[in-house]
Amino acid sequence: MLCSVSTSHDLDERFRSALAAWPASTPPNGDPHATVRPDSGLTGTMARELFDAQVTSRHLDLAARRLRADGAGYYTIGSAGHEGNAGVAAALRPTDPALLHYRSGAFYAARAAQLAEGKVDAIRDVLRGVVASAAEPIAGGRHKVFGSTDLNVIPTTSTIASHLPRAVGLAFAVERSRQGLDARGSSGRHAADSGQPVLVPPAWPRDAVVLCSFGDASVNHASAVAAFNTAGWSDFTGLRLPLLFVCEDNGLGISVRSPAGWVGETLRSRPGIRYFHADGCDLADTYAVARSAVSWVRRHRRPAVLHLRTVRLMGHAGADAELAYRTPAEIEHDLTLDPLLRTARLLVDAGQASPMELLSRYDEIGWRVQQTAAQVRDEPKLASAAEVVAPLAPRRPLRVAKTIARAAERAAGAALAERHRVFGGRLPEQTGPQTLAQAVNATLTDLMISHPQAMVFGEDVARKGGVYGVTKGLRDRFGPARVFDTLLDETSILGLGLGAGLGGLLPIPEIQYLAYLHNAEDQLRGEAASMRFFSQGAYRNPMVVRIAGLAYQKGFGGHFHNDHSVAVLRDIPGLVVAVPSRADDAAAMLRTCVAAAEVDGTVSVFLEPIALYHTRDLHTDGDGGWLSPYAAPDRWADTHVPVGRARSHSYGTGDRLTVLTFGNGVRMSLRVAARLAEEGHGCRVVDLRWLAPLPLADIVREAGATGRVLVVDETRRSGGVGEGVLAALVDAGYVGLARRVAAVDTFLPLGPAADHVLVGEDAIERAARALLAA
Ligand SMILES: Cc1ncc(C[n+]2csc(CCOP(=O)(O)OP(=O)(O)O)c2C)c(N)n1
Ligand SMILES: [Mg+2]
Repeated sequence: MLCSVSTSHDLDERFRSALAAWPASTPPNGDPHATVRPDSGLTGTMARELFDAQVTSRHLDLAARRLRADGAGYYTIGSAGHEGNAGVAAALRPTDPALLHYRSGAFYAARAAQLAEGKVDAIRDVLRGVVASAAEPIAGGRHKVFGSTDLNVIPTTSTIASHLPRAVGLAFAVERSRQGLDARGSSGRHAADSGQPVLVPPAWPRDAVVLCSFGDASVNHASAVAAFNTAGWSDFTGLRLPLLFVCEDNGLGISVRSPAGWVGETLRSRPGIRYFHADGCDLADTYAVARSAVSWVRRHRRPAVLHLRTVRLMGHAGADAELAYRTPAEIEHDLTLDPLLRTARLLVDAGQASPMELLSRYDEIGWRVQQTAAQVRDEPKLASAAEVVAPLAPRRPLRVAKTIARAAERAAGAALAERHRVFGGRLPEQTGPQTLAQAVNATLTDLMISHPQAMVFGEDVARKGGVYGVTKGLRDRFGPARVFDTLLDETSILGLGLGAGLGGLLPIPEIQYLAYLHNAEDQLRGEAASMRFFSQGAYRNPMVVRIAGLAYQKGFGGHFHNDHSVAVLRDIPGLVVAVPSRADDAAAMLRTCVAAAEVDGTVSVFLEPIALYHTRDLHTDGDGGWLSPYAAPDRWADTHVPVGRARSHSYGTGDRLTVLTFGNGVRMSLRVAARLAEEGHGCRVVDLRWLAPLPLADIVREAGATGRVLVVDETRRSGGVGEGVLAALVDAGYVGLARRVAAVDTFLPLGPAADHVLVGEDAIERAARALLAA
């Protein structure tokens, strides 16, 4: 008798001996066009094909464990027990975009089988992922993911539930493209006809359904709860979302049991999400219910969840000692529900196949998997750091500059009348110098004109026009389809951007305050910034996230509205972090971020210093020194600011001291520099403008020009920007003098006490004088 430990050998043996023991009944005589069970819709032919997909997935799991044991494989989380998800694939079209759970291997195999033979070799794809082969077609050996552009499977990360908010955004984008809306609700063709640039979205049909699968423990994750809530909330407001969630419920999250009944209860009770339930171990039931769910979503364009009861065979992953937390009886019980055996039974009982036939099919597929494993196991891996990072965040600055130049030509030519109309006859370049807030507003307006696929959304951005008025008037100018208030959830705001970007739109979401980015930060780090990395650029989520932040707000404060922590952004690989300090820079840099999104799929954070939004003066009251004129389109090319280029302001001779700073530090440093220049100490104040990537060449050149460097860093001393700037100087071999002023390592207090911990002009001046005296 076999013991109740679901090892790969055990599982394989059980399948073989079970089928071998089934009586060789009368030869199969079922009509392959007939359904294997009444009302299931699953014909004999389909059931056989899906059996193949299930067996393929099973053998891939077994092979992954063998490869691991041989030291040639690096990933053993498998799909065994979840193979019913092949029935979900069968209910969908291969053109329906899918974001898959890591146990959706049979779904992947079934979808591959829906394409012309030879187009996608699911076995080779998956095994290449397991051995981290550089030839793996989607992630190129960077991770074992399910992903394929041919199959419209978008790779997901290993962070539980983090793909769900993106799925909501993708459903939004699919529906938006179906409705073909641009700014004024007219057909999307308008944009193409006017010769304006249109991002080419992946070719998802207009009636596509977005599929998003995940495990049962994942339903409790904040990201999942956010996505369910946002899908339901959207439905409640009448927004259509063609989205099918699939919960593959094996009752466990590694070793932790989902309380009996909880998953069904919680999924059933989601307002705005229709609930379907199927036995995921039973292919006919899964297919029948999945078909109903898919056709309901496709017809109504509304969200639904399919709750699939599955089992987990062979533990959580290869190294999981399941017996430490499950009884042999429990494990044994799950083994009796093995979906492969159930499908085999279905086929045999329906007279579609004999046990021996199925066994030889099982062996045939197993043989192919083994052969392929032998072929790919020693394939080259990524061979250098350069290869690893190649797809992360490609930058084509020339193309970005050209894109801006083209947009400028259109704005000054073909789109001039539209600019007049949208700006109400008062073009911003004709209305005098602007504040930073006004410049962002005017630039967003111009960008919305030049990019019909652009959308501005976030908390309070539409009707109110933003807490600080930065987006005022945009909704009236472009309508609620393109400028809209979201619900209050930063994870969902970013998720909407992620899916919208993936779906060919150009999202410009706003996060109301930097402090409130942090609870949603994984959507930027784990999802947005990694998409190119895990798909070698096959998928991208261009996005410009505007965030109001940094400190020094007068009369309104405390930590939450004066957060100045950017460390969490600066270490996200590939993310661009822009911090404009002046109006003219804000306009040029925002155009750059949008162009980089368009050209390279770049994800940028555009961090706007709140305290400078409405600042007008620099040195004396009324001098208007912090205002700048808005550049007319014919000057956009000349005033273009490439990513990673700083700006230097010189006072006096500018040869005694270099101040390296950004944001609020620029204005304070300029005021100090003016005082020092009057005493004959010529200073240059360098506005870094980009905190990631840092303007290394400019930093090194400007530091070397004086040999005295003062880093004025308004962020915290530990983990602050100053650390990076000083490290860059050391790396570059800078040998001059250097000092740093930075904020105290604390959260900011409310009221005037904040001045004790923030960098002030006095501290800057003291440090500058100390350097000048050295
Ligand atoms: C955010 C996050 N926290 C923890 C983990 C570690 N982890 C990986 S799988 C898993 C259990 C997931 O259970 P479930 O959602 O039921 O999926 P299953 O593996 O059972 O199919 C955990 C905790 C993770 N990947 N992501
Ligand atoms: Mg589970």
